[in-house]
Amino acid sequence: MRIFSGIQPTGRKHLGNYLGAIVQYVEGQQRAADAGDVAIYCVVDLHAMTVPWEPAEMRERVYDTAAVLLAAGLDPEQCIFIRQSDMPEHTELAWHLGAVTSHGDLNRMHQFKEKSARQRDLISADLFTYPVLMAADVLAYRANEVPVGDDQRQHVELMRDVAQRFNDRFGEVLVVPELRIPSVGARIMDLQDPTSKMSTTGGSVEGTVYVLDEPKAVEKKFKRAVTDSEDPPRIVRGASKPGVSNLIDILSATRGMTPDEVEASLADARGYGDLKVATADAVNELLAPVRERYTALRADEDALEAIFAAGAEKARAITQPTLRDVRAAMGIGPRT
Ligand code: AQP
Repeated sequence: MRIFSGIQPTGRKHLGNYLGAIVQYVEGQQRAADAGDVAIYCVVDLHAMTVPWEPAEMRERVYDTAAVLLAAGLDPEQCIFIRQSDMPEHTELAWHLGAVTSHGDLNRMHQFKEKSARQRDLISADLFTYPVLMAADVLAYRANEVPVGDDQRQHVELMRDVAQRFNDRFGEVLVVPELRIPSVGARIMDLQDPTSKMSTTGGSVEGTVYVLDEPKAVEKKFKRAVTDSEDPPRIVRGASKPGVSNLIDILSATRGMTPDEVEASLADARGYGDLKVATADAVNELLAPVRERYTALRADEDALEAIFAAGAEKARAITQPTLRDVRAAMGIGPRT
């Protein structure tokens, strides 16, 4: 059971990233080790170049993201923790996979449509081929499982098709990975617009809870969260109640309860205020220790670089044999 997942060093990590992905990463490293294998987690700085970025800030954002992941509980002794740009095998494999990826499939990707619609200047080729590099990230490790939030479902499905097409054409070289989406927390919504996902590039600051927000800011954001005007207020999930459903999901994912248990626990609540306070308290309890560890980890950039260097060395022991097999199967490079 080998696990791979990547996370972008864009902006500040938010509660959606945390509950949809990071919680799964921490759980996955133990599960992979128990199965005698390993989980690989990658800060995908090359993917962050698919939308406008500031070169002077990129490295800083990579360190920020690395420190958040380590503070959340990633253990570089137990998992393999890498930076994407340290791994030329990923970009080489992306080129090879491009040969079995159709332009039409890439054109159908929701993320490409949404992000290209938001670009004011250049819509880069890298934004278009983002899913091919993501496929290469995972397939280079012959990973079995890809833990992601619901927004990445389409990219993982494309990755599976690409791996299958490669194997059909060149022989059984790649592993077709499985998607792993958490049962609650897979799609955390913006607190101000609960019909849109909480997002780094698309949402509002007021509707986005950042992992590093101070407790007071977290309380304020939940207090102002959009709910509904049902009278009397009902703390239940439902298609017509996206704001309340989102708060129930957050509380449920944060406390490790089912949404039904959350609804039952708030059956006597006087109104949405109680739900908001309970959710803010749970989120603060979850994130306070992360914030504390983050400060110490972020301060030591040399230590973060050393973790990436050690991770890349372990990673290459997996990716280089895959690339050798891929080149041989495709008839690329010298005779082996
Ligand atoms: N709202 C969300 N709910 C649950 N999971 C989410 N993820 C992202 N948003 C939510 C999951 O977080 C992981 C890392 O995502 P990323 O690498 O795309 O990082 P990001 O750029 O910080 O995430 P955003 O907010 O999704 O950025 P945008 O939309 O601006 O590109 C992934 O597993 C993702 O599913």
